[in-house]
Amino acid sequence: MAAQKSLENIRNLLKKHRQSHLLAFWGQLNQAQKQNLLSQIEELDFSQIDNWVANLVKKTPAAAGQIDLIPAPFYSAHPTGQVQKRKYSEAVELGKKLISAGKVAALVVAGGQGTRLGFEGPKGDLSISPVKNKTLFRLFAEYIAAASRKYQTVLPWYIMASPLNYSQTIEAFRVNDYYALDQNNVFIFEQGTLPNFSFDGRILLADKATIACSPDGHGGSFRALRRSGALKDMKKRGIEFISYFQVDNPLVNICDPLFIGLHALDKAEMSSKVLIKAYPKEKLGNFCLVDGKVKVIEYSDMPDELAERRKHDGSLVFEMGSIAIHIINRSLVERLNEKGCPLPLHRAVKQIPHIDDSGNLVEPAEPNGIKLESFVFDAVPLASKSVILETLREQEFAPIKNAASVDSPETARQLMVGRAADWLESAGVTIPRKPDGSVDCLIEIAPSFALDKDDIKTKLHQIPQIKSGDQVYLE
Ligand code: UD2
Repeated sequence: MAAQKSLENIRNLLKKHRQSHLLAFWGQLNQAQKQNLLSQIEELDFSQIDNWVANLVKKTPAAAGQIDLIPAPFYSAHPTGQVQKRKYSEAVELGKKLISAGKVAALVVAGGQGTRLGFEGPKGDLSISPVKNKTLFRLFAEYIAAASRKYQTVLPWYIMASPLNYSQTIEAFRVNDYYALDQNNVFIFEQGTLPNFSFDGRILLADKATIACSPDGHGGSFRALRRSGALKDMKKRGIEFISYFQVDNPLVNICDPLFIGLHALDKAEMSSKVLIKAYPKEKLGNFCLVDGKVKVIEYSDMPDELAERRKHDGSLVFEMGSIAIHIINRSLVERLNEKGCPLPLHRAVKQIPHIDDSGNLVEPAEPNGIKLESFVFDAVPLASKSVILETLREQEFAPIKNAASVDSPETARQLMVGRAADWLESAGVTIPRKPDGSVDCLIEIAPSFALDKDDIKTKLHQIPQIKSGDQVYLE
C-alpha cells in the first residue's frame, strides 16, 4: 500500500514536471528493474529540472561578451623586484612547512570519458612515460611517494572517478598494488551524475528501466568529496589545502611549495595556475575580472573579439590560460556543501543513445540532446580571495586530449623528454640535440630521482654520459 502510494506520488511529480514518459514501460519491468528506476527518479533534483529545461536545454545562455571583462592580475613565474623576490622566498618556505606538517592532500579528477582520446578504460591507466611506459596513475603515485619522502610527511591522495570508470579505476589500483603507496592513504571515490535531455526538455531513457545520465562534471567533485566521506577523512587528518589537478597532465607539479605558500600567505581560498596561451583560442579557460571578482571564462564561451584583442606590444590582452591546477581550501569545500554546492551548470550538445517512445534503441548520428555539467573553476568567484600564479608551459603542462597530433600522447612524451633535458642541462649535463634543437635521445626522470630542477644538482654523480639515440632512465 505504502509502495503504491509512493508510486502515485512519483507519477504526480513526474506529471508536474512533464517527465511522465519515464514510467512509460513500467508495466514491462520486473521488480528489480522497477526498484532501480524508482531510485534513479528519486535522485533527480526536481527543484531544478524545470529551470534547467527552460534556461539550459531549450535555449543557449547569453555569451560572456555582454559582461564587462578585464584580465585578472596574476603573480608572474619569475618575481620582479626585491619586495616580490622576498615574498616568493617566504612563500616557498611557508609552502614547505605546510607540506611537511601534513596540511596538504592531492586530488585528481579522473572521471571524464576521454572520448576524444578514444582510450578504453580510465585515462589514468594510459601508458605514457617515454622510456618505462609508466601509466599516468603510476607517475602521480610515484610523485606522491617521492614528495612524502622529501617532506617526511603523508600526502594522502584522493581520486575522483565516475560511474563510467569507477570499478575499472579501483581495479587498476588493485592489480598494481596501489602503485606501492599505502592503501590507507589512497581514497578513490565516485562523482555524481546528471540526467540527459532531448532538445525539447524530456529526460532520455537509456533503456526501459534506466535514465540516460552522464557524470556531473569536475565541479561535481565538491559534492562528491562530501558524499563519499573524503572530506571527513581530510578533516580527520588535519588537511587544510587540497592540491587539485586533472588526470591528463603528466607534468603536473602536485606539491609546489611556491604555489601553496603564496596561496596561504595571501589567505586565499581557491587559487589557480595559469600560463601564456599559445594562440588566442587555445582550449584553456580565460582568467577575467568581473565586478572585482576573478572568474574563469571557458574558451568556448569567450567571444572571438575578446580572445583576439591585443595590447600595443602585440601580446594578447587575455593572455593567461587556465591549466586546471588549483589549491582549494578544505573549508571552502565544506562551506560550498553547506550552501548546496551552488555552481552553475553548463550545457553540451551531444549525441546521446536512448530508447524512443516504442522502446527501440536509437543511436543518433547527429547531436540529439543536451548533457549538463558543472566546472570546478566556477568556484573561484565564490572564494573570498583567489591567487593566480603563472607557470611555464614546458615545465608543467603536457595535456593528453586527442589520440594523435595536437595534445596527444606523442606530444606529451616529447614534452616529458624536453623537460627532463632542460632540468639536466640547467645542472650542467650535456644533452645531445638535433640541428633543429630537439632532444636527440629519450630521457625519463623518475619522481624518485628528482621532483624539480634543484633535486638534480644533488644527484649529478649518478648521471651517465648521454649520447645521441640513448634511452636514459634516472631513478
Ligand atoms: C579543461 C578545462 C580547460 C583547460 C584544460 C587544460 C574544462 C571545462 N576546461 O578542458 O579550461 O584548463 O582542461 O587541460 O574543464 N572530469 C571528471 N569528471 C567529469 C568531467 C571531467 O573527473 O565529469 C575530469 C577529466 O577526467 C579530466 C578533467 O576533468 O581530468 C578535464 O576534463 P576535460 O578533458 O573534459 O576538459 P577539457 O579538456 O575540455
